[in-house]
Amino acid sequence: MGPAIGGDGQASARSRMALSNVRTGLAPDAIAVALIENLHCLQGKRPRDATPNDWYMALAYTVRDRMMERYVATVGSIAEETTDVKAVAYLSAEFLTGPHLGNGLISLGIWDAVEEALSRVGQDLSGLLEQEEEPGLGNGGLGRLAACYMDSLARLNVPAIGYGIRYEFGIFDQSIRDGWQVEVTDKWLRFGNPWEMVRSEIAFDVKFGGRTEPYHNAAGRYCVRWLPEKVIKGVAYDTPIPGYRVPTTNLLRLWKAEAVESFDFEAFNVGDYYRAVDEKVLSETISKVLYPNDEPESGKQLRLAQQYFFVSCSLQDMVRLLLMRGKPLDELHSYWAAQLNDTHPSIAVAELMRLLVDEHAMEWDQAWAITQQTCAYTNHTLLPEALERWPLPLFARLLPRHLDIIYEINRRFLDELRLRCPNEEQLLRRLSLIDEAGDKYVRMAHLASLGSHAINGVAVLHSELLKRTVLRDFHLVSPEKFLNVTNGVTPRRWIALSNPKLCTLITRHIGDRWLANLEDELRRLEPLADELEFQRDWQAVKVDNKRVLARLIKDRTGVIVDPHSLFDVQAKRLHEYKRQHLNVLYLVTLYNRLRHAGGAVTPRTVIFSGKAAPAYRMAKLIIKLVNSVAAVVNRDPVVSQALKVVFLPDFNVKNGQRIYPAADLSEQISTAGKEASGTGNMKFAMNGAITIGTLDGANIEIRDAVGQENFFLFGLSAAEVELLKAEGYTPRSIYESNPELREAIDLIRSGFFSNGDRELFHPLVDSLLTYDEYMLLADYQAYVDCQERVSNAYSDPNAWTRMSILNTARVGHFSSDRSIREYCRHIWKVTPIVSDERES
Ligand code: 26Q
Repeated sequence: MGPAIGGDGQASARSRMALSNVRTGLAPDAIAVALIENLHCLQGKRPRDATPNDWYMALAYTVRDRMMERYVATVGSIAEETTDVKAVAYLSAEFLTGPHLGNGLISLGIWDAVEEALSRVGQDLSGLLEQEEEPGLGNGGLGRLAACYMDSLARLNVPAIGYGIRYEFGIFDQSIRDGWQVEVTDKWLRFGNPWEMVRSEIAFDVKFGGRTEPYHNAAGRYCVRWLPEKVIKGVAYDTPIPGYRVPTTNLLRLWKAEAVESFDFEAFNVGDYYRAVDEKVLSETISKVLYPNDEPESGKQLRLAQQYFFVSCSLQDMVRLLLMRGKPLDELHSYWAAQLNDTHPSIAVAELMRLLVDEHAMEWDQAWAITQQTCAYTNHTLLPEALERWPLPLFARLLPRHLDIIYEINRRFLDELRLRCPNEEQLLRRLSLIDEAGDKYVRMAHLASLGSHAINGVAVLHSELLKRTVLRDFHLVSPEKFLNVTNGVTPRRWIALSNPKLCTLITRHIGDRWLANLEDELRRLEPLADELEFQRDWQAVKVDNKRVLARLIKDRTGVIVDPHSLFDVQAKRLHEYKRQHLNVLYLVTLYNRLRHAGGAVTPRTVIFSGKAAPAYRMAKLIIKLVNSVAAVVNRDPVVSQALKVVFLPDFNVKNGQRIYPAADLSEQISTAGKEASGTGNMKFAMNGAITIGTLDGANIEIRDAVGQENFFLFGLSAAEVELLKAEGYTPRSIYESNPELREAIDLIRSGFFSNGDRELFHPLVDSLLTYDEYMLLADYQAYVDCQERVSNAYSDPNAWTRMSILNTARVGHFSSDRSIREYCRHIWKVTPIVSDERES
């Protein structure tokens, strides 16, 4: 299949609509006129009165205008009777898109023209790019993955809608006070959002609470009616997602919660104005704020309400679009592929059943077949504590009809299994959608697995472990559902936009097709890895990027760092399994060595960046530890010659775009078997950083791709971690037998980094010595030794640069275009169009 849009379609659309050149023209002249007109008509300003934000808004609308023809054509292919394409619905509670402006310019190919137009009106593009407040509608990896996938879907001309929530407040802004994380509300909508279009006419009612009631319809069929306690309205807000130099522009459709009008009127009519307003406020809380935890907290009713809210709106919208196209409901799975981004949207399985059976009077068996063929589930975690489950009483209160439906799905599933595997009551209990071991829970991963035709992990190791651990029993009964799709990231944002100098250098040598075809084209850099002149140019780009980051570090933290030192970076969410504190143990060791011995070393700047979940005390304590060690190291006149430590606050997409291009060394040091994939590891490698890492997640595949000689490997494998756990792991014996480790831990414990306070880091030290769940001590010596190899390697700039070039040249596989092609082929059964004649 393929969308029925192309160059011709656009030309005729243009003649039909007769859009003016001011709205569509791509030359600097037209863009300059558009800027002034938008400033006048939309901002109500003359150039001389305009603020930087006015100019940003005028530019954003100018760019958005230039997306609209393609957008209208693509939306038409999902909504009009004349087309037969299958579209993808990517259901995700998070979309961490990052700023839209720069990305739009790259996709449309109008970067230079806009720069030129702006200079004619006395403005500067880089300043306006800075103005954009990024939509922080995600926590980290999972939300950013959804954004990369939306970029690639559009690039590959696959019609798609990303469905999610328009949080009024996204992930908090992080500031650091006295070394501690402080959370600041993210008011991203404060100055308006020029990229979204509110679709007041696209709105759906969503029911909550109340009770259910059986009845027989006119035809005598047994039916169930849901009498809700409350109804809330979801309104669509659409953001165009332009594909890189192709005719497709998809959309991100985010739902905002509002009160249904009838509620206001009812209360208002009886004179209770305040109650009406209260209702409104209460309704709107559903899409108010993103939960800032990347792990479920049991019992948060509002979170379940958010999930159901956006899933219900999205499925109702998909049905609406199908019927608009004149297709029968029993062909839903032929026209829609719904991807569940983790279990957060997994209530979709029950909701689709409800829509088909209750609202559209379909027979159960047919509805179930359609549901399974429509849905597919991506798992992102192996940590048992991160598996989503909802207490049964809470679930019953909020979604009584869905609980009925889940019971019925479960009953049929277990009955069928009983026939297939008699005398396996234990197995059945483990597979059940309901956990009845103690307090009862609904197991969302089971609901998602059962209701889907495909289940995938996000890296080879992760997919293998899934089959052996958290979804073992599902694999036993339905092995054919399981597959792996290793994550990927979009090279448009993570190379072209964030690292323009590298982009130019690469293009100068291998032409400009690589951004659209990373897998085949980027490896053409390989032969250049040994050329001295190319190495010099490569180094110059890296040092430039390091200077930019050094300035940012100076602005944000006051610390001055040397762009010629080794930039050693760990940027990701704070989590014990990611082991930022293993990095700190090495730093303290290095500090001790430098104090005692001095001597020649490779100067390093060690940079940390990342947010901690507000309630995750240990993660916040690790931030405090980093900052405490940084303060001591940076003020030591001798040590600071060779070592600087920085915590760069507020890691987000914008800051990431500055960090990845400036890194020499990428820290990917999670306990093997814990990081599902990682995607930062890919962004670093694409930008020529060399990885120091464990055999975890996608690190394994990255190492295979770049060659083991271009990767710093250390530590236990997942199997060894398991074995050691099983044998009985005693961290204290490692502490006692390793003098350097002991010295580092004792120094932290002594209050040396905390003004004599011996209590401050006690919880951290105590957890390492008594339990050490993530086995830092087991990997400590291997890590320290490996860092020595890194330092030695860095002291040979040409050899290092060669490794750096080969890293970039060989990571084309980790483009999200490759991932999306795999989803299309193996899960969604849609055929992306990749032929170049479709490029415009
Ligand atoms: C669930 C229920 C209630 C509240 C919050 C949540 C919640 C929210 C976010 C649970 C998990 C997340 C985010 C998870 C995440 O980002 N996982 C990462 O996904 C990446 C993309 O696949 C992987 O590369 C990372 O390895 C994985 O940790």
